[in-house]
Order: sequence, then C-alpha cells, then structure tokens
Amino acid sequence: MSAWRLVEDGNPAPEPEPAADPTSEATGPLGGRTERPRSGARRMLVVAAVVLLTLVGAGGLAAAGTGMFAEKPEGCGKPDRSIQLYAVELPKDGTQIRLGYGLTPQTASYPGPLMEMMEGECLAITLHNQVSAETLAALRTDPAHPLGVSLHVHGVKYTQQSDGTVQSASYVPPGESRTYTWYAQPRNNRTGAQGTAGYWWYHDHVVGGPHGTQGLSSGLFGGLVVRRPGDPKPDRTYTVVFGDRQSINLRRGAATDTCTEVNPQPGPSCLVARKGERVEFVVVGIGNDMHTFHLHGHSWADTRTGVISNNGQPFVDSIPIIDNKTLGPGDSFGVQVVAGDSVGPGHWMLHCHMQFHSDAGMSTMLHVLDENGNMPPGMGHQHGAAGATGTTGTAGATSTTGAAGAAAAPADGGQHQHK
Ligand SMILES: [Cu+2]
Repeated sequence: MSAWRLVEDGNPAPEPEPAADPTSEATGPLGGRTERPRSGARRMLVVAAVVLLTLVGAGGLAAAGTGMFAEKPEGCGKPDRSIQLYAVELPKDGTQIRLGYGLTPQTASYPGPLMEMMEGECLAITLHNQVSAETLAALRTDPAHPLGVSLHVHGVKYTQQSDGTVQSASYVPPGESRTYTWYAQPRNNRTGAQGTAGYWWYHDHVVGGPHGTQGLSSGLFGGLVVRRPGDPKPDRTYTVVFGDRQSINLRRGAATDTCTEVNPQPGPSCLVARKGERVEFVVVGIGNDMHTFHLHGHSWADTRTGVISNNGQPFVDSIPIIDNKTLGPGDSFGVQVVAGDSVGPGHWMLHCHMQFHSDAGMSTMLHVLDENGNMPPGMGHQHGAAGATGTTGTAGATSTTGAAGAAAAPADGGQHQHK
C-alpha cells in the first residue's frame, strides 16, 4: 500500500476538528438551509427599525462621529448566524511575527478559516483581539497609529461600523471585542442589485498602519465564498494566497508543501484530493506583485465558479476555458475543478507563471490520490529547493469543506520526497 493515503479511511486524525467551523455541513449554510425570502415590506420595516434605533441611540455616539452610520446594511435585520473569530499571535517564522485568525484561539492559522455564506444571509462575526499591545506596537510603522486589529471584507455588504478601519473607528484594541456584520445581498432584478455570489476575502486593515499592510503580511487574511442556491458544491476548498517574496500562503519554496508522506492531511499547505472530487480554490492576491494562478493537468471555465452551468449544454464557445489566470493585489477569484479528471492521480503542480516567481519557489502541488485514497506506485515526486527559506509551519484550522484535519508541519520544514 502506498504511504499516500487520506486519513478518513478509519485512521485517526492527529488533530481534532476545529469546533464550530462555519464551513462544516453541520453549522454551515449548505446543510439544507434554504434562503429566506425577505419581502419588501419586511425589509422596509427592518430598515426603519434600524434607522430609528440608530437615531434614538445616537446621542452619545454622534459626538464620536459614528452615530449617523447604520449598524447593519439595508436588508440585513437580525443576523441569521453568529460566529466568534479570534486574532492571535502565532509562532514566529524566523524573526517574522505571524498573526492568524481562528474560530478558536487554538486553531488560528494563515490563511484564516474559510467563511461561507449563501446569498441573502446576514452574518455577525465577533472579533476578539488577543494580540498583545507589545506585538502590535512592534508592527507599527508610525508611533501615533492606534494599536488594534480589524476585520475588513471584500464583496459583501457592510456599513461603516463594519468597515474595519481606523478612520471609521471600527477596529478592536488589544483585549477587546467587536461585532462586524456582513450581508450577502442577493440579486434583485427590480432594483438592479447584482448580488454578491462569488469568491472574496477578508483581512485586517489596521495593524501597523492605516491600510493594515503589516497585518496582511503577518497573516491576517482569509477566503470568503458566497454561493447561490444551485451552485456546484465542492468536496474540498483550498484558499491559495499569492503574496510578496514569492510566497504562497506566506510560505516560500519547499515550505509551501508541508504534506507528510504518511496520511497527508489536507490543510493550508497540504493540497490533497481524491480523483473525481470537486476541488475548489479560492485564489487571492496580496502585497505588491502581479501573479498568475496555473494548475497543471486541469482547466476550468472563466466564469464565476469556474463551471459552466448552462442547462446541461456543455459547449458555450463564448466562455473561454483556461488553465492560467492573472491575479493582481486585492484580486480574488475562485474555480472548481474535478481532481484528476481524465489525467488521473499524481502530483499536479500549482504555481505562479511569472517565471522568476516560480523559479524562486512560488510553486506547490495538488496531490491527487486515486478513488481509494492511495497514491499509485511510481507517482513519486521531488520538490525543488529553490528559494526555500523554511518556515515554522503554523497551519491550524484548514479551509476545507471535506473531511479534513490540520496540516502538521514536518520537522524538515516541508522538504520531503515520496518514494
Ligand atoms: Cu507570482
């Protein structure tokens, strides 16, 4: 039997599943939850109530300059779901401070936990800042800049109170908490609202300076998927963040792949799937460089989901089929591919196609096992060590929707060979 084998065949996982994972079917929006239609009348009542409450309670807040901002977006009354999110300091990568978001302090990771929403859903996220003032001060570029972390999101609706910036006073000082409200506004043909279904991301906007540059480069970011009813459902989701210094998920060179040879555990730096599984990638660009996302052996449609859902008609020549997509800073997109479809199991390279980036190590693998969870014999591979600097591997909560545990970082810093 090959050493490459997914753990869910009865082998105990080395790490416990993170509790209250919003991506799990038990608590996530995909476990049979149906979208609740909101009538126009109800929406108006909710808006009126929010405005009234805001005005009534605005006496003290108005002096602080935030009273005129609604607490929640229009159409989002009572949150459909609430989750707790923790910002914590993780073990340093060499001398570099690492921070992470986690659904628990113990499972914080970079990228942070995948957030999943359905269009129409209103989500309340309470962020607890457990990063010390000392650490935040060390990351500060201006001594007058306030100390705190925040949660800023792309793609979905939020008000100024959930902007996650210093200028809107919507950040969290050390030891404190704040609730942010996200609304996955649905399409509305009457008003022309485009809807929010798609692949987005969230990040800090405060650590170090007014744009959270140090928060981002330290690890405070994660993926967000907003789905529509009927969207194809993935078996696994991986958040892949391309950043500065030729890093994937802040890991460089061989450290971008921390899969262990025995029982590889899907995680932020161990991309593994069985043949035939639908694998979803949430691809995000951070930092200052342009990148491209290229996956060997697999291609996808250049649509919102990477899949063409044209009433079963497979041939739509107006939609290009691609295997390489450009990514600028702040951009995000997502695709779904069927692992090993036609091409079979193996170690399929995933890399940036800016050649000096990939040559410097901006490259990792999608390990596709066979249907039984084994890597067939003769499928060994070697990682190039170019550009490898090694990391301490701090993967915690994994961003997968399938059965998965955390990726344990091997003692060799991720460098390994499969026989
Ligand atoms: Cu690149």
